[in-house]
Amino acid sequence: MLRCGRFVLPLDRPLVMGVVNVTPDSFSDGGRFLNPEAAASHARRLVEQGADLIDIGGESTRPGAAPVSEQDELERILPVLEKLNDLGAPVSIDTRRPGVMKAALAAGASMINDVRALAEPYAHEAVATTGCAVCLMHMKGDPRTMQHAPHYDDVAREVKGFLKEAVRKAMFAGIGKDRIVVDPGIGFGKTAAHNVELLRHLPDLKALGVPILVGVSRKSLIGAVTGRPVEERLAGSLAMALLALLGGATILRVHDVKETKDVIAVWEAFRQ
Ligand code: 9MG
Repeated sequence: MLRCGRFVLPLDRPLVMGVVNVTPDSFSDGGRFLNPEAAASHARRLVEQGADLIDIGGESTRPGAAPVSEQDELERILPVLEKLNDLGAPVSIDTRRPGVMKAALAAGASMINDVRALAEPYAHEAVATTGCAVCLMHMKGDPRTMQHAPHYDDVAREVKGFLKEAVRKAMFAGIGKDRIVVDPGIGFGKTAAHNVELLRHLPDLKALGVPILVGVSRKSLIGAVTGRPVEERLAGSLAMALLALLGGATILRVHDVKETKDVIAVWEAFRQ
């Protein structure tokens, strides 16, 4: 099980994390949910479709994205969080900033999804003193420059080594293993070939002893493989989600919850 604030999530079946971006510039849904009411209704719709948790982001992490101020990030996410206190499912906040983590957790968030794996000073403290879950993701560089010719000698070994160290640091800071999730960071400072290699080696991450989260939904990797623009990547995303499940993913971060639930149903029938 994953301890996630006031929630406890079972891990004997795959979980779906529905994405709600409260940003003007996210690659897929940028600008659609800037209004808090629209964002909250979308979150509710995703839960109705079967999302086990919702991930809300106020700063785009797409390749090339420029950072926003902490104030702007807070002004985007806090009004949405306030509207979701009765959601009945955990809300995760996608942020790298300890100040945003603290404010979001105080406002009812149950999980922190940090694409920088708690690298900012005081990020561990912001998470450790609460009962929230945390996703530690691998990223090489930062969103503005990460896709400028990323290089690895052995991407699978390097990402696993990074995540192993991130888990060690988090536990050293007092975050229990039952609150930690790891993520290879598909698309974050990786070429399409690196991403495919990471998916192939996903089973290696099981040795870390914590749940694995994977996000491939509508990403440029799907575009590179299928040649499709972002609005036509559903089939490719679902096929890759199935491969992630085969590799041992426990949480799928997706835009298309209803369709992903069908993939999981097929996977569960096969697995049993
Ligand atoms: C915020 N965000 C965008 N893509 C992501 C991914 O693949 N994993 C996680 N944890 N967060 C992501």
